[in-house]
Amino acid sequence: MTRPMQQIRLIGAPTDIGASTRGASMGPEALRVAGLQATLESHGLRVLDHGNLIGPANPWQPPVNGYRHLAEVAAWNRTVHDAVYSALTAGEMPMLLGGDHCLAIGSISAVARHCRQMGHPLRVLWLDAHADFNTHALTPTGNTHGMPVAVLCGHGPPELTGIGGTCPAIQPSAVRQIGIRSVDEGEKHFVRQSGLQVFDMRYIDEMGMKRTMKAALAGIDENTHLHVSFDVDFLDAVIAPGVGTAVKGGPTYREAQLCMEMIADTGRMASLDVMELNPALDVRNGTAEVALELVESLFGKSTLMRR
Ligand code: EXY
Ligand code: MN
Ligand code: MN
Ligand code: MN
Repeated sequence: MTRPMQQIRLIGAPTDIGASTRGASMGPEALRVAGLQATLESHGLRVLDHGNLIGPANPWQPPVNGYRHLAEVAAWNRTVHDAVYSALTAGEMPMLLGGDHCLAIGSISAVARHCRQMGHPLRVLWLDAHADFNTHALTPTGNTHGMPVAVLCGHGPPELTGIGGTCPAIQPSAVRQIGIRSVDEGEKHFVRQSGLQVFDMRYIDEMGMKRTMKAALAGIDENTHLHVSFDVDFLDAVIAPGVGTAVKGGPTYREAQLCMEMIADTGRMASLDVMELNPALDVRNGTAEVALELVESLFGKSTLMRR
């Protein structure tokens, strides 16, 4: 790493409140055990671990009106919002360690608020097997980790859509979804209707990861705040079994590395979520280790070999 680097602030959010498979609550610790801080520091990055946020326990209840645990989901997301916003205000780069992906509501609401204040255009890269664009009316499960993109675009209950102070927090035009291969029927129509730009696995198969990332990163400039929301189930289930909703047919190890390397090349990544890691389903913490290797590339590890 040759550029002067912003301090990275690790924020653990140990909950699986938005999922129906338990275990993502152990994700932050699995990343720490894999050596997250020391590994990033070994590349010359400055990293401060702020420890774990605290929030309500998982009451393990069925959905009510299309939402499971809405009050607890809102409480966790308010806490995540405040932590991410405070990192950005301090001039640090927040890295949210999930936790399930519903927490991206709080994280990206904070990023969007920061961007409005600074006058920075925002680009969100949503790396995921899933579109996460369900609503209470469309969801087959009531799990809010299947809803964060819709909520951020203003479709959801006010206790979630209003967390960053402005609803909608973001426009669909700010989002690029990459790696998508599991979308529910009603959700699919809503994605199309909303005009989200989706680079699904069919697109990646046909165009390759290089052209996919060129298209997904097109139009960003030196003012752009690039937020990466990395759902670990983005990866093919063969290399990343330790997630609650694994889907086969995802990017290979090398495709995922290229994706991360091309993001690093922009030099614009300013905030990051690493979500859905589930150690209860993992084998010898291998998925955490793969996730960490990809995070290293997001911070430019492989550019060293090109100089
Ligand atoms: N679409 C399904 C649902 O809404 O329940 C599955 C969502 C899984 C979401 C994971 C985290 O990305
Ligand atoms: Mn997701
Ligand atoms: Mn997913
Ligand atoms: Mn910024």
